[in-house]
Amino acid sequence: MMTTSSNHIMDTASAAASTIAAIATPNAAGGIGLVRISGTDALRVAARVFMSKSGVDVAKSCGYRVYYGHVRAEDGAALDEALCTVFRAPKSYTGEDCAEISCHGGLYITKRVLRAVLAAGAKPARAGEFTERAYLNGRIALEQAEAVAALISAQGESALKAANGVLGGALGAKIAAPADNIAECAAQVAAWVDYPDEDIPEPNSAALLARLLPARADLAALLKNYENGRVLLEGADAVICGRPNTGKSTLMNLLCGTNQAIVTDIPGTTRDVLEAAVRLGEIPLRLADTAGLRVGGDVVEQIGVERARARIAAADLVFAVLDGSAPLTAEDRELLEGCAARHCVIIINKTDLPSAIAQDDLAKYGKQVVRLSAKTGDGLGELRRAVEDILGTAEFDPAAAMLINERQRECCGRAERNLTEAASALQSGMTLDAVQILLDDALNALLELRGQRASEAVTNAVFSRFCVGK
Ligand SMILES: Nc1nc2c(ncn2[C@@H]2O[C@H](COP(=O)(O)OP(=O)(O)O)[C@@H](O)[C@H]2O)c(=O)[nH]1
Ligand SMILES: [Mg+2]
Repeated sequence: MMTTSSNHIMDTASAAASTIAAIATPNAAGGIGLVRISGTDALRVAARVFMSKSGVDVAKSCGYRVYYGHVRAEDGAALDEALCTVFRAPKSYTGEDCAEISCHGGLYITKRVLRAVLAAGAKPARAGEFTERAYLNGRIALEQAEAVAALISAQGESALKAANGVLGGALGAKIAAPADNIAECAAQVAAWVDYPDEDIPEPNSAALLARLLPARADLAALLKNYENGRVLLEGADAVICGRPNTGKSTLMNLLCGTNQAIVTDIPGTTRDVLEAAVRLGEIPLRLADTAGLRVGGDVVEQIGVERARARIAAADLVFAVLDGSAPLTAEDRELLEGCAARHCVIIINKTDLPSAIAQDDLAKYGKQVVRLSAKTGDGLGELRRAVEDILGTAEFDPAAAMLINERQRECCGRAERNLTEAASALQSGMTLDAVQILLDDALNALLELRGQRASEAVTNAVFSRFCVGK
């Protein structure tokens, strides 16, 4: 791919083939519609459709210039008033010559301008092709390209901060130090293993470990922060459960801020699973209110109980609700025992009534216990803190460099695993050729993360998730 502006000697046919265009604004009516053109022939394509009022030929313009003028259709008819912004390679988003035509944001007019641009020699861009070119031209690393997609789809403050951090190069910088250390060790080991006849000293295990263990710790910290932050980016599945009449639906309504769920003092009121998207502090929860767990009831209620059990089994977080105004029952104990291995908050509800449950009765379950009144909202802050604690978001540092998707986590995890194995191989005195393979794999995983050694299949998968025009 060409990255210079020396386009005057290019063969016209191949230059035209490598110039792409797309509408970069959403497929909806708006104030402005933007048609983006990039490639070696971008400015000549723009000049064929855009006439500046001042008479300047945009094909001859220098970069960072904006012109006012008109867009013409293929037959010369005037289409729209527009602005044309000119970028010269390599100082553009893609690293190539670029022109952006900003016309009126009508659905039809924007498409009509694009058609004129395509008739003038550009070809339609694939989804993500502009960002892919930025990556292929070395403007950004692969994880930064992914940050562009994450920025576009960010729905909250934490997601925005994380994406911006990665786009700004924070993740790349964080990975550079461990990658350098692994590369240095790999080089020392390879030299000794691959050139036995040379007079190369055997690498010293302690010296290698002094580099590899901190590198592994850096990667482990990245993985931990991803686990802690992922809930903030993606949310968690939470389920409210307990025996009938403990106040589950009242709690659901409190967390939703509306009267979604029917509340009565008749046991068995909630039968189906009721769902709502809520936020507890900064944490997005996909919350489900379920039928009270009990044996008996009619056929419909029993199906509800089965559904409740399935939902409890699949949830990331369980709110086990007890009626604090009544002593614990066998059903309560059965539920709490079933939650032993789960992320679970035990909620003692109805604290506005005299208490019949002592906190000591619950100590043996080893879970966080929160006392609240779903009726008055008292204790909601404690519930939020308990959830932040259990899901680890309290420890999440949005300012720290962060992995922002599963592909990045997988690469980082692979590097960390290989380093762990390499370290234990060194500690147990295994031969260095085994260590060499592990270090190579660790390094490759980090290079793959940054797109420095990613297969075409990987990069295709990354860019296919983009929208056209980006
Ligand atoms: N005093 C008091 N009553 C509550 C509280 N939460 C729920 N209730 C009452 O308990 C009964 C059952 O509530 P509901 O939310 O339908 O319980 P569910 O069967 O677990 O969904 C209703 O009469 C509620 O008004 C609370 O915090 N304090
Ligand atoms: Mg209910």
